[in-house]
Parts: sequence; structure tokens; C-alpha cells
Amino acid sequence: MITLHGYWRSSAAYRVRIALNVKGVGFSQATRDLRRGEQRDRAYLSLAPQGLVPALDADGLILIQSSAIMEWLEETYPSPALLPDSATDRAQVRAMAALVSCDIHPLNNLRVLSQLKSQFAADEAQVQAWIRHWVEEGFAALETLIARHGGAYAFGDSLTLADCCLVPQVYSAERFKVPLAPYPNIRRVADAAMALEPVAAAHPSWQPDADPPA
Ligand SMILES: N[C@@H](CCC(=O)N[C@@H](CS)C(=O)NCC(=O)O)C(=O)O
Repeated sequence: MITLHGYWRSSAAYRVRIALNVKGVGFSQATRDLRRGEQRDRAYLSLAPQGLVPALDADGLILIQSSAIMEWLEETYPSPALLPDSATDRAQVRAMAALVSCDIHPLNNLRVLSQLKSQFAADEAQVQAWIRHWVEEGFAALETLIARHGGAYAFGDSLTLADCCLVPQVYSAERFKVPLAPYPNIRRVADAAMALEPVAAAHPSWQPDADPPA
């Protein structure tokens, strides 16, 4: 039995939900409400010592870090594949995924934004400018990479780990009102991915712990 410890709005958990759904792996969800600090509860820290979501419990095997979890899913449930066949293409996909998961997302994570406010007295406008800066810098590079390698999706014509990372980052950019008009390739491939049923089902608003629509 697989349980995903996550939170509806967490983009790292959203990545893993996409990978699970695409591979048709059944799972239940345990919510750790980040607004209430539940990711730092003692019981959860015993599973995930960083106090971050997601964590995956697969019959008692506890995995953390969304990229490691997705790679484990890829190896454990190889079909449909989320990585291409050749080593070179896999490296390109992993680079696109890492651009999002290592170089954009962590800078805009809750604990980083909280630190900007608490330690450096950043106000809301400054925090918004910070978020926008890192999304725009990363998306500009990703736009070039998708123009170079993309097809129907971020890399070629099959959904890959790059899309699993990109779709949640686009959701987050929209949530923070970062304009996406300068990135037509990102918009196009993210829309194509989101139109797929398993990807659509992973959207935050469809999760059991989501806030009701305003
Ligand atoms: N590199 C980690 C990042 C995990 C992460 O930052 N999760 C966020 C939600 S997207 C979190 O738990 N934030 C809680 C906090 O900042 O206190 C991964 O990919 O799993």
C-alpha cells in the first residue's frame, strides 16, 4: 500500500501525484497542512527529518525528496516511462526537471519566504518581487530549452519527468501572479500536459485536503 504524505498546494507533492497517476499506481494521501506547521510535527519528522513534504510510504519503505521518489517510481513501475530511452536524452530531461526543482522552487519555498520576512523584515511587495525574479530567471532558460528539445511536451512528444516538474511550477507561478506571456513554449507544453487526465487529476484543487473554491 502506498501513502503520499503531502499537501494539496505543495508543488513537490504535486510532481509526485502526477508521476503516480501517469503510472497508474494507486495511493492514498495523508495531509500535512503547511499553514499549520504540521510538516514539523514530531511524528512526521520521524518519517521525514527535514520536515518537508512529500514523503512516500510504500509498504513501510519511506522515501523523501520528490526527484528521488519519482526516479524510484520510474524504476519500480517502468511503464509508461517518464524518461526517454537514450542516456543523452535522459540527461536533458533530468536537467530540465532539476532547473525547476533545484533552481526555481527552493528559492520560493515557504521556509525561505518566511525567513525573508522574519530575519530580513521583507514586506509583502519585496517577497513578491523575490518570487517573480527567480521564476522569471528560471523560466527564461527553460523556455529556450523547450524551444530546443520540446515537442508536444517539454521534451519530445512523450510526457517526462520534466513535465512532472514544470506543471506544478506553472501552477505556482500563476498563483503568485507571475506573467507567463513571455514564455509561449512553457505555456503550450504545460497546457498540453494538463489536458491529460492523469495530470489533470493531480491538480491541487482536486485533492481531498484542498480548500473549497472561494
Ligand atoms: N527538495 C524537496 C523540496 C520539498 C519542499 O520544499 N516541500 C515544501 C512544499 S512544496 C515544504 O514542505 N515546505 C514546508 C516549509 O517550507 O516549511 C523535494 O523535492 O521534495
